[in-house]
This record gives sequence, structure tokens and C-alpha cells, in this order.
Amino acid sequence: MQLQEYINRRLADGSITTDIGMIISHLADAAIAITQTIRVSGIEEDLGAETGAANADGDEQKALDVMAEEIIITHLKNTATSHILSEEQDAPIATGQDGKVMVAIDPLDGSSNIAVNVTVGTIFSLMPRQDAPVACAGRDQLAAGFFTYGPQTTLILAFASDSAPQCFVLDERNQQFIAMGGAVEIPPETNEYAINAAYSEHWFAPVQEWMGHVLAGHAGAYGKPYRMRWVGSMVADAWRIFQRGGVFLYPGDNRKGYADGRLRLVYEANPISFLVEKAGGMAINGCEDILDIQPQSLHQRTPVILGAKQEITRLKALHLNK
Ligand code: AHM
Ligand code: MG
Repeated sequence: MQLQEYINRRLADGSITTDIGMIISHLADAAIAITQTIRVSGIEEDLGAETGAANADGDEQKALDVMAEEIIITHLKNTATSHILSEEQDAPIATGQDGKVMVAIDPLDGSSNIAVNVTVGTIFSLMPRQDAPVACAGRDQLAAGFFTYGPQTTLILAFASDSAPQCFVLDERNQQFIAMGGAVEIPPETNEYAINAAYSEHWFAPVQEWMGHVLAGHAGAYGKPYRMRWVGSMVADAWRIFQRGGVFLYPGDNRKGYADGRLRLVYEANPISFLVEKAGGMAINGCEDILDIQPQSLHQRTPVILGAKQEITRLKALHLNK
């Protein structure tokens, strides 16, 4: 089934509004344009070149960060999106449209992987329009999802009324996203984890303790061996978890400025946590479900610990006991 037919069915059964359906199909068109930019412009241009500018968080912007954001903004301006909240911008962009939906985007997640031809992606979150364009708590999102640009371009998507996310893959022969497989479900148990272990000397006690049990393998409290994966693009690590399970951690640590980790609540943690809960997994900041956090500012960071229920339950207990 093509994405547009999937959207049309949801419009017909009344589970999404016309505005939401149109925003998703325009985001899909933007993702197709970004795919073409990577495939074609990347031959002549260095898409990973630093532009010399920094984004709202102080990260160096790469050429593709800027191109992807421009493409998405151009596509969303033709929809009923009232405001675009971009990870790359200090302030919300008012589109001039009188719509009821705001869209938060991380235009290009995994920027440091652009230059080395490793999977990157676009994350999006649809929220009800607020009087002032402040973000809602993750639980009130209207829809969320992300695209990955890797060997294939893929999409995972969930609407608020869904009981599980749905995945799609781009058929580049006719530029259509096609539904893949059935409903996405994260198995409660796993033996695969993703964390940047280079920061282990800086982790706080609960993560240190959990990792101690994990690394002890058969002899540890969890009594089994684990294996590790870390792509360095959250979208790619999350996509793997939606396909075959696992856990992902970007916890807070005691490096300067990293008490709440690196990932941003509104642009990264909320949309992916929304998908994770729909898929039967858990997403916490340590003690609390990420979707229950009331954002205080657009660019605030949050520790992210998500995936298979059994491991996340263990990690939550370790945080609550400290
Ligand atoms: P970005 O949106 O600027 O690319 O930053 C987010 C990325 C995540 O995709 C990834 O999980 C994390 O940063 C990697 O950070 P680190 O290099 O500290 O491991
Ligand atoms: Mg990102």
C-alpha cells in the first residue's frame, strides 16, 4: 500500500484531520527531495562541509543541515502548519498559515555522519497549535515519525489514534513510499544495546551499575551475554530497535553541559519516545517517562533511555533507588 492510500484511509475513517494528512504527505515529498539531494548533489558537493555557522545549540552546521531544513520549510509552507519549530533555529518560524498544527523538526539528525556516508535522517513531531508557540508535552503529540536516508530511505510513522507505528520504504523507481510489514512491536526482552561507551567515566551511578551487569554477561545479574551497536545517528539506532528490538541510551553525564545528555526533548526525544511507546517499549529520562515532561523551553535537552521494556524497567528502578 502506498503512503497516500494509507493516509486516505485514515482520512476516510476520521482518525486524522485533512491538515494532518496533508502535512505528512508534504513531509514525505520533502524526504524524497532530500534523498535526491544526497544521491545527486552529493557527487559534486561536499554535503558534510561546515558552513561556518552554528545552530541554536551551538553545533557547527553542515551543508546538508541547511539544505534539508530549506527543503522541509518550503514543503511545509504549502500546508496548514502555523509554526515550524526547527532544531536549527532559535525561534519558531511563523508560516503565515492559519492552521491548527505546529511541526517540530530535526531536519538532519546525525550531522556528524553526513561526510562519511552513514545513515542520517529527519525527525518530525506534529503538535496542536498553542497560543504562544511553545511545545506541548510529548503525550499530546498529534503524530510523530522519522525518515532515514541510508541504503534505503525509510519512514516510521504513528498518529495519536494508532495502537502501533507503521513503517514504509521509498520505492525510488516511482518515488512512492510503500508500507512494509505489519504493526511495529519492540520485544520486551533484548540482548542488544546502543550507548556511546567512550563517555563511561562520566556516567552517573545508575547507568554505571546497569552497564556493570550487562558487561558481566553470563556471570552478571542479568545472566546473559549482550552485544553492542552504536551508529551515532539516533534515527539509525532507533530504526534498528523498531526492526529487531534493543535499547538506546544517551544518558546525562558529568561532562560540562551534559547533565541532561545531548538530545533535545522537542525535536528528538519526544517524537521517538512517542513511537517507542506505541510499539510497546518504554522511554524514560531516568525516573520519569519522557512523554510526561512539560517542556520549559524549545531547545531543552533530556537524558534518553528507551527501548525494550524489561531493560528500561531495570534502568528506571536503578534511577529511582539512587
Ligand atoms: P545532531 O542532531 O546534531 O546530529 O545530534 C544528535 C546526534 C544523535 O543522532 C546521536 O545519537 C548523537 O548525536 C551522537 O552524539 P555523540 O557524538 O556524543 O555520541
Ligand atoms: Mg538530531
